[in-house]
Amino acid sequence: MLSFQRIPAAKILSGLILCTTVFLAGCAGSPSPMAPASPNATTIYNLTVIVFVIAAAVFIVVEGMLFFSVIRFSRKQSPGEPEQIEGNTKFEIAWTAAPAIVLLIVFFVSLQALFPLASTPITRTGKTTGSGALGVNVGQTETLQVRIIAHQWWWEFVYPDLKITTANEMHVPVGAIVTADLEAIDVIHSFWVPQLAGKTDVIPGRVNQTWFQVAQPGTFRGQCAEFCGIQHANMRFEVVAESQEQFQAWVRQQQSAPTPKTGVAAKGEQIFMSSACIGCHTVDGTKAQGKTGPNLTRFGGRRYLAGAIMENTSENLARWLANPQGVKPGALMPNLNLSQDQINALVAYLESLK
Ligand code: HEC
Ligand SMILES: [Cu+2]
Repeated sequence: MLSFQRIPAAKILSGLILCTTVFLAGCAGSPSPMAPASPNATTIYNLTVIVFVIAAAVFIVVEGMLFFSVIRFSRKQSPGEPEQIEGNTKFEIAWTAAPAIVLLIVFFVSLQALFPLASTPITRTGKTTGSGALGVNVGQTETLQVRIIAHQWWWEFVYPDLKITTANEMHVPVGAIVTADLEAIDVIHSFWVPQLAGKTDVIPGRVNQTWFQVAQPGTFRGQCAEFCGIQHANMRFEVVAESQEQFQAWVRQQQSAPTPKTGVAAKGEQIFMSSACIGCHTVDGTKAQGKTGPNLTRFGGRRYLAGAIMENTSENLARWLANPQGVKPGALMPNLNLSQDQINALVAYLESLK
């Protein structure tokens, strides 16, 4: 015999509320698009809120009418067939016009957000090309040009004017308008710092652009947002927004001449310069000029390594050098079968590159 068990509505509702709470809790803090810290991210956030409110209103009205009908015209409430309204002209016009009006409103608010997002507020020459809509004052604002190059599975940041190349960590001064040229070496990636700007695809063979302007000091996590292979999820980075003075100090540190190595670090340098490392990595001012892997000129000063999946500590670095594939399977750095002595020396050398 068939038996039907009815799930109490209250249980479903409380379950739904719990799921929603857990889901929304995941949106708090960095890297949440719900906590924008740049004008274009704010434009996206505002649009999200407006569209959400409209969608919620539609949902409530439609579901409200549905529930009303289910209860009001149930057999218990009103036995017999309810009045039929098929072909009612007034209703036909109303339920055609109402969605059309709602969609038109959504269309126009989206359009209003689209143009300021698509246009960089300054051109490469530093000339202003309008602002206003975003409330950004581009007149006196400082600008910073960065080339962002996506690799499987790490990010390269090049500051052409400052002659700096780094990886997985992008420093910018608070308040400056940062314009970024996005390039890809291998496959399609997507540049995304949820708190700073919407996703922009990074496509081999063409240069896409994005921009942002960080409102307050802080670190903002970024993530590749287009599936690009086995380590796609571990293709992360961080934007460090700091005061003008701190940024200048960082620039000076990046540009300073390397210090001569002594002791274990000198031994590590010798191993580095005489092995396969130099075929893939660059250390400015040395014969290491490889381009396949991250530039290591100032590696010791970086907070993370290997696509910002772990902190740059001596232990993590040793783990990485001992077996890159064990740490990040599929990563494009081979296991070089280094001895423990070689690893220790390399760690001392690499961490001294500050
Ligand atoms: C075949 C090319 C290749 C060789 C050879 C190679 N590497 Fe790498 N290396 C890479 C790639 C690619 C990455 C980035 C991996 C990732 O994050 O997915 C990397 C990452 C690193 C990193 C982390 C850098 C960062 O900022 O995240 C260090 C340190 C490093 N390599 C050191 C070395 C040393 C030392 C050697 C020599 C013993 C070496 N590599 C040999 C390709 C290579
Ligand atoms: Cu990617």
